[in-house]
Amino acid sequence: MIRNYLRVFFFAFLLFPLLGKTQKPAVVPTRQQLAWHDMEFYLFVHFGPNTFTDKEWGLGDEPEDVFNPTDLACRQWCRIAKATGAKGIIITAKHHDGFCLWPSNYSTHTVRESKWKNGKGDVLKELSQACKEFGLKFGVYISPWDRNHPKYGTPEYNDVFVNMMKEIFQNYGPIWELWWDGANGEGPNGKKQIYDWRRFENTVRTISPKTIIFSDIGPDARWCGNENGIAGKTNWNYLDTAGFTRGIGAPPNDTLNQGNVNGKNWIPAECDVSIRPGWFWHENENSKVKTPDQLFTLYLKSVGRGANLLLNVPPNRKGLISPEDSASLIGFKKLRDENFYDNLLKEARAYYEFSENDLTSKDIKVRNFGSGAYGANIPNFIVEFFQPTNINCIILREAIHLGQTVRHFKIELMRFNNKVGEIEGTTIGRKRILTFPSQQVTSFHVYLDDKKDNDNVSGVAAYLIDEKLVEK
Ligand code: FUL
Repeated sequence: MIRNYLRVFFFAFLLFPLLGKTQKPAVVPTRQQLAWHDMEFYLFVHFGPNTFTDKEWGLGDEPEDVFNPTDLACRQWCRIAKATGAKGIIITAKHHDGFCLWPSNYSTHTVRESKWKNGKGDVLKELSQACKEFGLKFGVYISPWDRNHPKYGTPEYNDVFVNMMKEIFQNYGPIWELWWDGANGEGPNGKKQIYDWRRFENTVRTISPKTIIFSDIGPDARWCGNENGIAGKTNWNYLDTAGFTRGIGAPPNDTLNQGNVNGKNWIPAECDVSIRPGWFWHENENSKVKTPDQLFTLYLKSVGRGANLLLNVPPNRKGLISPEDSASLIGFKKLRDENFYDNLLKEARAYYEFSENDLTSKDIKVRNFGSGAYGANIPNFIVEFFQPTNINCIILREAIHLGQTVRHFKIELMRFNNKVGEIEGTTIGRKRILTFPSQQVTSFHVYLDDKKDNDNVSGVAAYLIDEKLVEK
């Protein structure tokens, strides 16, 4: 008897490690990343000496007095962010010119040395407070590249950078997202810095473990590989980072754009883009602000491909968002509201493709995205309308807390028994918005024909959007 028990134990010990090896756990987002995905769209604010000198990259030798906004009002930024449906604001606390928008103890090139408010002003303080008041998340961009700091290019600069981050976290936290720019140019002494990224990361993880760290390669969110705000049509939330670094040593841009199908880490893409041609405000770009239609297209190409949209809206020399930009942002919100108001699947039923099992809309969550959806693992399904309906937009969604698995899908648009259109695509991810020339349909059939594992498709919606907004 005892012998038998021993045998069982023996096998169990032998077997468990083997089982463990074959059943690899899915790579899934952390709780913070999941919440980050739901942020979808937020604003970037480039503001600093460049706003006043008409530059994009300051040299770092600009006198502090050039920074002198006459009517700075972070509450106005927040009011506009709220009105456009953005969920947070990330500000350039320090751009490459090294000027700090807060009175840092580790620099002499800050708001404190400027005329603005007699050196008593603090943009980070104002903005962090305004964000709290308006219920917006507060994020900080801090450029490691510093063209002003005398220590740049020496090991001591890494202490400076760490101390600056500590100041920011301690004085203006919680910081929801920290944005590390990979740029690494020369400092005032002509030297480049060897960044101690590991130390930077440990510092942030220790003092603020919930902060999302963005950089070319994460660890929490990655650059989408371009500054046009466009995610890949194939967009995996997975990325392999082994052997890569930030900046020049980052993976190729198209890898960052598409992710790695079998990547070992969950590092989703964030699409940064400016509402104007430049990142900073320039008078002569007032007439070049992107229109609401252009912003809507960007939304389709970022959020609609499962990424987040970080839209830069640079304040002017008054320290206010210009009327051109705010008008466009309001128009953009109106377009999203009007076009995604009426999910036509309220008037539809869904079936499993093969079993003809009536799923009912409740089971496959055909309604609103964003309301806790779960993996349904429905390989193929039909959505049937109660009456012929014009549609030109279908949205699919994967329950990404279970991972991302769909490699290829096909949708057939049907009018009674005739196929009137076909759409195909690769990844789905958090949200995939597909637009096509409008068709009158009675049903559509979704085939998830290539998957890495069980599919986690958990949502589907259909709309008739303004025809001019359909992606060309
Ligand atoms: C880049 C910077 O060089 C640009 O000035 C801008 O800040 C952009 C968001 O990131 O790397």
